[in-house]
Amino acid sequence: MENKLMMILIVVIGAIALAQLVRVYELTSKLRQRGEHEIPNRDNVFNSKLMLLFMIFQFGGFIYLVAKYGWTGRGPAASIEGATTDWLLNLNLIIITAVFFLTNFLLFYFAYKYVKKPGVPAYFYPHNNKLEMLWTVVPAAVLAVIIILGLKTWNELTGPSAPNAVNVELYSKQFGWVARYGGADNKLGKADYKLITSKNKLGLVTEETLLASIEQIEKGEEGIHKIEGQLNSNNIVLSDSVRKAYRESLGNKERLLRLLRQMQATHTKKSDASAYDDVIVEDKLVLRKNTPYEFTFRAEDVIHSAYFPHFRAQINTVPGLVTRLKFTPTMTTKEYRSVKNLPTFNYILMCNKICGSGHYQMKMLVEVLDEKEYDAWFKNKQKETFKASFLKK
Ligand SMILES: [Cu+2]
Repeated sequence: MENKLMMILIVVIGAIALAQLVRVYELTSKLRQRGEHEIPNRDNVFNSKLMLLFMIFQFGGFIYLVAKYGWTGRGPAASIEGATTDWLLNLNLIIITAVFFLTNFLLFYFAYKYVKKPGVPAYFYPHNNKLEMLWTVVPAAVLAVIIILGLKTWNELTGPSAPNAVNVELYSKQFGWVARYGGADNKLGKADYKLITSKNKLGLVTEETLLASIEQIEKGEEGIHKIEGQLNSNNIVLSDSVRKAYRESLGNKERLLRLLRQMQATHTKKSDASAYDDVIVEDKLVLRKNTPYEFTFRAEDVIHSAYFPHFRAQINTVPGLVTRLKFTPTMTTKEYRSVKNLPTFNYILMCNKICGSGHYQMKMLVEVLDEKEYDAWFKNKQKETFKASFLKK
């Protein structure tokens, strides 16, 4: 706090000092009976040299930072799609860097070379059609290449995933992630927010969860029966406002009940089967190397963003909307650790949208195993199907 105050003071005093210096310079010019626009040759030459010096510092700083932190400072991409993204990004960076060096060299070197010389009038060069063509056509062609390659890559990355892709759902809420695997049949069971209860946190739709939710809404602690009982009781005197609130709540609950009954009427054994074998994992997302994944995302409360920095993948998760992305991990956690020479490294899934007070801790560990290790892990996990865990409780 004190440091910040000091910094602000220094900046303010510095600005005042600078203003005073300019004022002194103006006054001395007046004393010497020289107009402010008349710059002595010595000053011009000094400024032209400063231009050259600035260019050297600028280029030197750029080269130093790239040498110190690497080309982009992000480490290798750990997925097929990530490598494609990096390729496109690198192409853009190479073009931008080349243009940066060329234009900045011309800007500062010409300012030095063509400094005003006493007695030499400026060369009058108003127009050149060839030059105009050149600096219109060349950037347009380069931009066209960038845009066409960008669109092509974008279509590849956002297109449908491979038919054998593994289906995983990531459910986001303030403040954490829950993963759901499609299970033995690799099919994710249907889910509906109306069925979310303390037992059925992801709102999976099955015969049992429908029954449980209907029962809760009819006979539960704040259920329809309870409210009707309060409204019709002869022993309790309710004020008009309380009576109105009860009626409203009753109306909402009855509407919800009708919707649940409709869902129940169209529910099939087949959709039960796809939900029963789903595996819900809360501690970490485990992935299989060289296996294509199709991720779908839901959000419970507000907009979050699923960000896998090492796989170069990110998508918003939106309440009421299912979003998706795909990628194929190419390096196990162990392999990435040895490449980075960092034994404590872990892949991570982060929330990349400021979603509330606990946003900073909204993350999930991601572990990529090789094929054998993963199959062993999944075989074990498959014992904890949704059916087993829901019916157990
Ligand atoms: Cu979030």
